[in-house]
Amino acid sequence: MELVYIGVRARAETIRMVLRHVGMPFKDTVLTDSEGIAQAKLGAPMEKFPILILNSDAHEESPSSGAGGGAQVITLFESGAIARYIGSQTGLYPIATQPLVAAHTDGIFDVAQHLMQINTVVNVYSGNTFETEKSAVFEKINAQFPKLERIIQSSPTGFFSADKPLIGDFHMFYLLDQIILLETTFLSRTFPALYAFYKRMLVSSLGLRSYLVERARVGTVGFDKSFIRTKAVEIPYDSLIMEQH
Ligand SMILES: N[C@@H](CCC(=O)N[C@@H](CS)C(=O)NCC(=O)O)C(=O)O
Repeated sequence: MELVYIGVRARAETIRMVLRHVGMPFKDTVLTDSEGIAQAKLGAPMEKFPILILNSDAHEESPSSGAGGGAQVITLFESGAIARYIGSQTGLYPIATQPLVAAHTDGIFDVAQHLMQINTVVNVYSGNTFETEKSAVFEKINAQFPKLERIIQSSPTGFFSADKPLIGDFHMFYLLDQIILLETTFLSRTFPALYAFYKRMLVSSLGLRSYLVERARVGTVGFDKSFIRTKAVEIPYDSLIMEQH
């Protein structure tokens, strides 16, 4: 199984976190130059990334289109669809057995997905555009998060949809991680229940923790003048875990 994406965390990161959490081996292909991107687009049904390339012999049925040219390989596209597919195979999106739970975690996933404009703020913009776009995304966060804070506060398990993290929890974790990268204390000051959820995710998933310390560091991912390249400081995951204990 191969995940193909450009050299940012962004729309592949939740998928990587979920794969590491469930311990599913995968090849993490990062496209670093325009030639590599152009070449990879030939195998990307929508000419966008991420894509997930799977061998069809592992599957009973193949989609009729977007199968990468025949029976051998299936290429999945759209980050949400890829996350849901992996979740459906690993109990993190229990669509076959618990469709209501699956729909709930899908809702949480989509709330985070609708705030993915944060990715360009972190990975692309600099100067005045960075400041303007950052304000715009924080305006949306301030509108949405009081509701998410209430949802997580009323959860008896501390996760959004079940007694364990599902795909929506991982996507929400990714969004919160980007927010903390941009504004270190915003979450802990303003939305303490969501901050506690963020730390709970760190404590509860060994795969997630090992991925976070091994992944490409701040300063080496993102576009040249972007925030994550030039200004961001790595989040101190170890001390956050200590705080939680
Ligand atoms: N809605 C799609 C967005 C895909 C997308 O826009 N991918 C961008 C990177 S985030 C891309 O492939 N850019 C490279 C290009 O267009 O050349 C998803 O969530 O997968």
